[in-house]
Amino acid sequence: MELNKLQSKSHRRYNPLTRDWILVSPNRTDRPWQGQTEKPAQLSSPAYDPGCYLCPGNLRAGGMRNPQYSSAYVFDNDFAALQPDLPSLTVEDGSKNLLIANAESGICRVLCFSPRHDLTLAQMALDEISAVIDVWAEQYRSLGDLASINHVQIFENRGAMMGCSNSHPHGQIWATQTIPNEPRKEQASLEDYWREHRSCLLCDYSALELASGERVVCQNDFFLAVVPFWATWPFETLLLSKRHLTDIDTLDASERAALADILKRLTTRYDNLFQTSFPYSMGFHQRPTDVGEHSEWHFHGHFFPPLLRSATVRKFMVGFELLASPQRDISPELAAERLREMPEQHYSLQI
Ligand code: H2U
Ligand code: ZN
Repeated sequence: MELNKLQSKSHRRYNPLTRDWILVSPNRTDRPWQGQTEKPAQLSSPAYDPGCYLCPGNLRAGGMRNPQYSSAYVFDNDFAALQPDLPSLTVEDGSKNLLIANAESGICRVLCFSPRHDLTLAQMALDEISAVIDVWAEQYRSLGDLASINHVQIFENRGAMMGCSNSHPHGQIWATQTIPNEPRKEQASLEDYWREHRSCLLCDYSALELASGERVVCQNDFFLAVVPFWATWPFETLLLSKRHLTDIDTLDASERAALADILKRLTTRYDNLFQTSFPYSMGFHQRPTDVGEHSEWHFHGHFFPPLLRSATVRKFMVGFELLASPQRDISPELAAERLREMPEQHYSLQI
């Protein structure tokens, strides 16, 4: 593929998962910046914070007390965005379907990754990350088994810049009655591709990335992290399982260990890029838990980090992005190269 022809020119790229286009303007990164800067995130927090509502033994904002947990710990969100088992209720305005609303039931949980207040995935030991993966898999299975739950979204918001409310390492799980927008778009693309080509979109895409190597950040025997060809956020990455499998619960023991390994290596590279605790929203996309077998699904993770050129200068999705199409400056190939150059030892441990 002769991508070089386009490398310094504005162009647009197709995202086959969402079927959206993204505008790439690699010529723009040198423009002067007099906009917002933000205070770099503080790395020095205590191992236990008596004021933290997620630390072991502490009182939560909702009035419940956390047990003295010693590994990954999951609880029902005290301020859940969804209520379980609502009766079905539909409101419509008549034949033109302009105003439609349905009751949506679901379950929201919070998962503390570690009893330690001061750690992040990048700084946790591999067996501690594996314990988080086991809870993700167990939650996906048990919530997905419920008749009223058809999709389980596992995610993490990291850093105040991403709206994360607490620096204690934690993620969330929202299980819903319907399939939300983003996985629904991917569902349609994966299904159509499967029907048309008799193969998996993400298996075929992984093969292309492994062959070219130019967008690969890191990999191990079972997982591959790439800056996708269609990345929207400056240092967005896509985490792909090398084996075609539909969900996190299908990972065997060595694949779970490999997922822990790649999560640690990727988040360490992120932190090292601007020597900061790198903010992002990440999450996994996998087989919806409705009645279908969904063999077209390919388990994967997305990392959407907002930082562009330093610990304080972020990409805003405003103006053209909000009103027209997402746009990026630095090319996905250059972003991958920068992440690839990073060491895999966390900067806080480097002398
Ligand atoms: P973030 O992952 O965006 O920081 O959100 C933390 C979640 O934790 C948020 O959904 C919940 C909030 O409702 N929470 C509790 O369930 N109990 C508490 O005591 C405080 C926060
Ligand atoms: Zn804490």
